[in-house]
Amino acid sequence: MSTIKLTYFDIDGGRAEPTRIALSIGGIEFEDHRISFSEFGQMRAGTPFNAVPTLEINDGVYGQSNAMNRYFGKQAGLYPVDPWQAFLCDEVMDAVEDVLHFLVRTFGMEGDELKAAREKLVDGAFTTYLKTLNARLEAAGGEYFADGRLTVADLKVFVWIRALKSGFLDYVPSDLVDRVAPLLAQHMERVAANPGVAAYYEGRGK
Ligand SMILES: N[C@@H](CCC(=O)N[C@@H](CS)C(=O)NCC(=O)O)C(=O)O
Repeated sequence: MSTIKLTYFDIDGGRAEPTRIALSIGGIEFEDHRISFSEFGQMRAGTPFNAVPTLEINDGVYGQSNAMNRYFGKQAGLYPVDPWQAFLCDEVMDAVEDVLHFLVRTFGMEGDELKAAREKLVDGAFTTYLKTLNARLEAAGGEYFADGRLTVADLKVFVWIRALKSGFLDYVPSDLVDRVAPLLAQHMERVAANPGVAAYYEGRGK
């Protein structure tokens, strides 16, 4: 088996976090290479898509977090075999990926510009995506997004919802999820309590 090196910012969240959790649940050994923002500045141009996370495996360097989620999700028993359930899992992961792009565009902003951009997001894309994901979860039975069990879709949503509820994102009310998408708030608690997820964070000392 080739060695696995996953490179991302030194935060317990963001785009690499679902992959880290999936690798941990699958008992798949990997190098959790955590970098600072200034280190990213130095390595950015050398990455496949000028972005992180990157995955070094099989003598190559690769990007795209959802591809990583699928690849390791399959190995960790966190990705549906059934094509329709896999579609439901993918739709959710790609939706979160969309919304992360909207959010990241606001990261360089300050003051009134940041306030206006975040308020527009909260009333617009965030509300739309939260409501639709809440409806998807309800349609799937209310507990998990696909296959009636934990999949990488649940991990992807969990990480985003935890960020929204953290209060760390200026002008994003920490009760937004509870008001707009209550099932997603419950889902976050459910995923956090999953023994594999809890073990990962215990291992991180969280
Ligand atoms: N679709 C890509 C997006 C990757 C991405 O935009 N990553 C951000 C960090 S979370 C980044 O490296 N941005 C740097 C830049 O755009 O300069 C993925 O899912 O991996």
